[in-house]
Amino acid sequence: MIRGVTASPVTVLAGGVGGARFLQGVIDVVPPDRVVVIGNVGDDVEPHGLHVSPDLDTVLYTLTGWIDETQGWGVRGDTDRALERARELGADAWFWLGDLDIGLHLARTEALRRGEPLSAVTARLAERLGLPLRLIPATDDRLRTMIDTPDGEIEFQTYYVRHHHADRVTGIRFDGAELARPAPGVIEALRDAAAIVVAPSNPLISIAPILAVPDVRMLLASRSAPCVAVSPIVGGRALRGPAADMLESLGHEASPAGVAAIYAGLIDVLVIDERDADLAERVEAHGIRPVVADTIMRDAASRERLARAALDAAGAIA
Ligand code: FO1
Repeated sequence: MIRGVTASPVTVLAGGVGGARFLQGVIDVVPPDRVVVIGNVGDDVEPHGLHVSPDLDTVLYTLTGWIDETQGWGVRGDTDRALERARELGADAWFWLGDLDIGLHLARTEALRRGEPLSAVTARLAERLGLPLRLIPATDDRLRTMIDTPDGEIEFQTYYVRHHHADRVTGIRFDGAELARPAPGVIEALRDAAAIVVAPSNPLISIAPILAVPDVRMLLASRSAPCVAVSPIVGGRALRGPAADMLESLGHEASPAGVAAIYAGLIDVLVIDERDADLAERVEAHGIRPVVADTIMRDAASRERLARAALDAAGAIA
């Protein structure tokens, strides 16, 4: 049994904003000490030598109440005096970092430089900030999402933030993935899970980097627990971010049927939105049971309802 987990865990694969908001609903439905989150590190970045893990931090800040709700990332009410000063002194500061957020990156970077693995640093930051669930990076090894564009390959945050995800995406590669091993706790979280849930995160850039760790994919494919995913595509559009354009430019369909095709063989159930109910049969054609629900997370009540629908479909709640 995993330390601190009182019963078989509910294991959630999650990216950034959508994943974090979904998790708020999950912990309204199951006790947080039963929840283990496997987080994406593919969009980690090192601006000014600081190690930033945006997706891990979005989960951390969202579930500890520090999140800037409006933008979905960063610290509520944060100032940017450090970054402003850096700019005045000639730094190329295109990645916005708030002052309080920088404090977290200083602590993380210092620990990593001492040789501590990312999973251990993340556990300590989570404990200090009072995160109620267990958050584990998919891997402690270096794994970076690289985006292929007509002008060449660029790092994920260069594509996403610096270029405002305006480039046409012609390919995605997870640098380092072949040799990446699951971080401590990841294997147990998948092997011993009562249920596995794939959060409504971008399948290509939030979930795929987690699945790119060979042992994670292998464990998911051979799991005994039911696995349920929630479609982040509703009515042909992503609720947030470039998922729909990205799916299309890479030859997938920007619909729950396209999401089902990507997850085929890995999940048992796909929760799709009411307005996509007519696509249920096409989801089923991939050997995946469709469950129709209201998937729009407007507020705490709708987040809880969606989490309940997913966990119910996974048989994780009575
Ligand atoms: N997103 C932006 O659009 N612009 C930024 O300058 C930016 C800075 C940033 C700093 C820390 C952090 O944890 C997240 C940050 N994000 C920023 C969000 C983040 O880059 C993306 O939302 C995710 O990587 C996509 O999942």
